[in-house]
Formats: sequence, C-alpha cells, structure tokens
Amino acid sequence: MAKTQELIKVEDITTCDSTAEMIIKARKDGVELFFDRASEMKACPIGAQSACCKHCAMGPCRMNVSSPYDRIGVCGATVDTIVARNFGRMVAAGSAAHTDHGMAMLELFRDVVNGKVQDMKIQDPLKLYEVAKSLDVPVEGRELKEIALDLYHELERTYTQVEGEIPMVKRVPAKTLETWRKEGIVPRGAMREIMEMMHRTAIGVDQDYENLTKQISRTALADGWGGSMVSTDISDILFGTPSPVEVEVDMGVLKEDKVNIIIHGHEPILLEAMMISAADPEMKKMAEEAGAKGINLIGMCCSGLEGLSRHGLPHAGNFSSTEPVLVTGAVDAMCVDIQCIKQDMKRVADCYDTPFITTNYRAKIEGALHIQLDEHEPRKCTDEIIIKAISRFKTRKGPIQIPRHSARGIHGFSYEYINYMLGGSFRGSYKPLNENIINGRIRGVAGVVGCTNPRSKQDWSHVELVKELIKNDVLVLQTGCSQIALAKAGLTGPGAAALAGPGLSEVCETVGMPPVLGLGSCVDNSRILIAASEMVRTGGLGDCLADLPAAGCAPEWMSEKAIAIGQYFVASGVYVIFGHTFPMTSGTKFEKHLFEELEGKGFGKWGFASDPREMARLMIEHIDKKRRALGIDKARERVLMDMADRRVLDATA
Ligand code: SF4
Ligand code: MSK
Repeated sequence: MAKTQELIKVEDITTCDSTAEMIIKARKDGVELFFDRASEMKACPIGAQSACCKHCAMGPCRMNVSSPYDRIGVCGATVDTIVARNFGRMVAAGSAAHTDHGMAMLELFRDVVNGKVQDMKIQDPLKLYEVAKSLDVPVEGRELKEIALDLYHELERTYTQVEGEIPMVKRVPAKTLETWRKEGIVPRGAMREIMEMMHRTAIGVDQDYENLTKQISRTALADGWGGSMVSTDISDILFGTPSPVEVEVDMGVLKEDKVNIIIHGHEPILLEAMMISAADPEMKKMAEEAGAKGINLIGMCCSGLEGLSRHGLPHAGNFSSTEPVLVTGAVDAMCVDIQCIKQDMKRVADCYDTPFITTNYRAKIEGALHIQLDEHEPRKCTDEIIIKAISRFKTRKGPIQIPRHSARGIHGFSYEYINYMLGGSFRGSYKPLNENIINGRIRGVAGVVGCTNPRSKQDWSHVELVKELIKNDVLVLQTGCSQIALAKAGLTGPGAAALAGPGLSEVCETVGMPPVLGLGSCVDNSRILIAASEMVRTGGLGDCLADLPAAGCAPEWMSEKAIAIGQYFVASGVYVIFGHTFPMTSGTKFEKHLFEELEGKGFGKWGFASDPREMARLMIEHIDKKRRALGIDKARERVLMDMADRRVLDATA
C-alpha cells in the first residue's frame, strides 16, 4: 500500500461506482491498486513533455522544458529532433502492437481456410466476398476457399511488402490518397514502415522534425489502413460481423452462484475458444456438480468489446477496473492474452486467491501460471482454464462482495450495419446520414475513443464530453474503453436520445438508434475510417476526409497505441484532441507543426485540452468550420448541459 502520503479521495479517482466500492474495499483489505501508485509516483516533468533522450550512451540528455532552445543534446540533437523522435517511437510501438495483432488474426484465417484449425470456421462468408471485391480479388464463379486463399495472400502484403502501396489504399478517398502520394507517405508494408521509423529515430539519422513527421504519418497509416483494418475485417470474417445487441455492463454482471471467468486483452481467439469450451455439456455438468448455477463468461477491456459486439457477452469494465474487479473475490479465473494487462494484477489476484492465467507466448508475466493457447487446438488451453476456475469456485475462501451496479445498452454497430440501418437491406446507403448532416439535423460526427488512465478521474472526461457533443447534435462513434465508460453511464441505452439535441434526437427516433454508436475494440477504429470514407464517397460533404464535419478525441488515453491511432486519423484528415497529457514540449517548432501546420497541407491536426467541456468546444468549433467551408452552416449556439439534463441522465442510467 502506498504509505508516504495521505491516500487520494475515492471520488477524485473514479466516477464508476463499482470501481469506487472496490477501491474502498481494497484499502480496507490492505491491497494496493494502481490508482494509489499513480498518485504517489509523480510524473517526471521532463519526461511528461517528452524532452529527454536516451537513444545512445552519450546521454541520457535532458532539455530545459521552460526554455526548450537553451540546450541541445551531447550529439547536437535539438529539442525538436528529440521530441519528434520520441513521438515517432511511440507511433512505431503502437502500430507494431496493432499490426502484430492483425497478423496473428490473418495467420489464424489462413489456417482455418486450410483446415489446420478444426474448431473454427468462417462465420461471415458474405463479408469475405465484400472484402475480396473491394481489393479486386476475383470472386465470380470461384470456390470460397480459392477466394479466401487469394485474399490471404493479398492481405499479407499489408505487413510484409517492401515496395509499392498497401492493398487497403483502394478504400481511401481519391483526394486523400493524392495528398498522401504528394507527401510521399503512402505506406509500403507495416514491417517496412515500423523498421524505418526505428532506424530514422536512432542516433545520428533523421534530424529534421518535418521529415520525421512524414515517416511518423506513414507508419501510423500502415496501422490504421493496414494492420488494424485487416484485423477488423478478418475478425469479422472469422467470428461474424457485429450487429446491434443488448448487453449488460459493469461489475454487477458477476454472479455469486456461478463460476465467473474474465477474459481480458485483445485478440478474439481466446474469447471465442472460451465460449466453445464453456458451451460444452461436459464443462457445464462439471460446474453444476461443483454447486454452481453455470459458467459465467465475462469480458473486460478490448477482448470484452470483441465479445460484447459479436455475442452480447457481459462486460465488467474498462482498463482502470481490471484490478478492482479482482477485489470482489468473485472472480474464479482471470485469463489474459496481449496488451493492457497490468503486471501487478497477478499480485492482486493472489490476494483474493484468483487464478491469474496468461495464454499467449508474447505476453507472459513473471510468476503467473501460463497455459499456452495453441490455435490448432485452442480447447486444450480453454478447457484447462475452465477446470481451474471450477475448482476455485468449489474452494472459494474469502468473503465475496459484488457491486450491484449494472446498465444495459445497445452495442455492436459496424460500418455495414450503419449502412443497413440507414438505408434498409435493399438500398443500404450512407445517403440518409449525409442528408441529415447537410440539412443540419446532425451537426457532425465525432469519434470518442481510447483508454482510461489512473492519473485522470476514471470515465469522467469520456462521459462529460459525449454528453456535450450529443446535446449539440453531434453523432458520437465509439471504440475501446471509452465505449464502456459511456455504457456504464447509460448513454448507449434507448433513453440516451432524450439527452441529444433536437435534430440528433429526431434522427435517432426515426431510425431507432442511440446517439452514441459503439463500434468495438481499439483496432476497430478502422471501422470509423471506413464509415468516414463512405460518407465522402456518398457525396455532398466534400472530396476528402479532411472536408468532413468530423473530429476525434481520446480524453483519458494512456497507451502508445492511442498515439498511433491519433496520428493515423490526423494523417487521414481528422482533427484529433487528446486530454490529460500530451508527449510534447510546449513552444517548440514540432508542436506548431503537429498542432497547426499539418492542416495547411491537407491533413488533420492535433489538439489538446484537459477539460472535457473545452474538448467539446474545440470539436464543435472545428465541425462548424468544416460546415462553413462546405456551405451548409446555419448559425446556432453551443448548448451546455444543465441540471434538468443531468436528471434525465440519472433516470435513464
Ligand atoms: Fe543525447 Fe543525442 Fe544520445 Fe539522445 S542521441 S542521448 S540527445 S547524445
Ligand atoms: S484496451 S489500448 S486501455 S482503449 Fe484496447 Fe482500453 Fe486503451 Fe487498452
């Protein structure tokens, strides 16, 4: 337990009632959680502004953040070089995470098609045809297997190609692609771009922040229009394209009389295999014989979003709740794969006698039980996890305290479903969306995405920002942990339309959709890119992605993956605001380049704000600027949430 100072007040840590209850319990139990470490471990002010370099043994070198041009590194690197190189390495790391995940999905697809993985088969052949057609893979008169293998080879280029353009550029609006070609930033293949990014940021290589920015964009685009997009498409083909489903979220989904198993991480294969094992009559019988009323599979973080979107699987919470959920004592197994797994979860799990199981050779944790998931025989791993969970259920020792909070909402939107929802099955189209934007009922579209962070009050910025946006008739698309913050607050439920402005709420009621559309996990930000491209293609909203009345925000981000996502949206033409902190030294030329100059070159730009209302103001201002440029603006005031709105929200939550 953090000892040196008074513990931070729970109401300053989170707005999630379940998490708050578990923080209080953990403190009573003498169990330290990451919130207390975050308040004790003050962020280094130089590191926070990304003004230090340790890329060689002549350093580490630290810049003077209050006067950044006072000093240069031992090698002569300026603050612009240092900050840009650090930013580039964050983008490389984030892009590597998404593309490695995507490549694993593609390999699984190949092995399913070849019959090497027997337990799984293609769930959405229609999507396979659509993706193949979009990439000019011939489909007429051919067997599914033939098409699938050709598609595999085509998509493999996304990762391994060393020259040329990645396949998905075929989906990019022509004018946006023209800008990329002019700037020389069309990605070749993700491995090549990430490798070059790492090379160019080493000592003595690229020392021109503008030139570095080009490679930063190229690397990020290889993620957004490459690794992540392939991951989403292949996961849909293999496991089914999401369509709306009502889901229960928050820690109240844990059941005292069931075997509770949490799946946390990112790759859907663990979750899919767990579902197959949990449905096995033998496993069910074993659980009943142990006195349980069933096996309760629950997701968390992005694995949870994959399960929630495709299968309506209950979801217990986002990144900041993954330690607190263990404090309930009700988790009979916590199984994890890759990304966003906090190492100290193992110790917290031990405190509550919960088996903590890693399943992927790329992400082991010292001291944790590892049961490797072999995709050729996934049930070997998942059956064993269930047996361990049943045995823990039978011998539960400590008292159990499950928070009673839960909320129901509609999730599982996709590019395809939005098309169908707006236009119907025979004339599926984005035309009604564009028309409603042009006539002003919908002011614009915002992507609100990303993590939670213990240095930022959990969920608060996500929820406050989205409330302001919808109140001002901005349709919100969501992914990642943000989606769960809004779901817990009741904004993905049918009642949420009552909080929207008159135009948006009219559209929601006509179409029967909530004003906040959850699109899935963090790799599924690619769904937003595809939807935005379709809006451009549909017409009336400009010629490129940068013309759209749209903006994005990650108000409580923490992962390098978020920086990669932000950069691929900026390079695609979107204004992206980050909250809480930004890895940038104020007053530098590199800051001006990212925050102002990129827009003049036909890209989007970065922005920063620490208050969610300020984020909303900046996003709406940008949306209105784009509306004016399109000639579709109508003067209107920005509306602020008032007490009456808050009462409506409380009633709908
Ligand atoms: Fe210092 Fe230059 Fe080495 Fe970085 S690369 S640690 S700035 S000497
Ligand atoms: S899990 S990357 S905390 S969204 Fe994708 Fe959540 Fe951010 Fe991890």
